[in-house]
Amino acid sequence: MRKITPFCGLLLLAFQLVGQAQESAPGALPRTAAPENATTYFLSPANGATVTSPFTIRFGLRGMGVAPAGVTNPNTGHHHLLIDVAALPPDNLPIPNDANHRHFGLGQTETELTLPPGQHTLQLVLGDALHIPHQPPVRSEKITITVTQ
Ligand SMILES: [Cu+2]
Repeated sequence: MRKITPFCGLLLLAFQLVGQAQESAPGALPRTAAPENATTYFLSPANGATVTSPFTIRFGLRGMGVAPAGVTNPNTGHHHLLIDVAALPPDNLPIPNDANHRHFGLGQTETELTLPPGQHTLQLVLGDALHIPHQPPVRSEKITITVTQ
């Protein structure tokens, strides 16, 4: 709870900013620039891996640095893990925050995950200080893993 509160504040701020931006100029939310060659990827698990829950996911980032949410240093961002997300969220809005869109706003580069048995997809998206994907977006490939009991 203690860790979530500042993040909720940021998210609230983000949504307020979105609201203002939409009122004045629809779709004109400013995007944070990313280097063309920046990329994010899974250090583990590997695409096609079979794992048992709980398992650790390690995030890789090349060409940029990790910074907590709210930090606006150039060429930085924080990781978001999309779990079983079929369609990518819009690039010009804050990434949703729910069970399928996990934020790592403290600057974490790994997490432990428990998923029900079966096939699951995982994808990483970097977000800026306000959880909005960069321009151009910094995304990993979407990997598929199988969870066994
Ligand atoms: Cu975020």
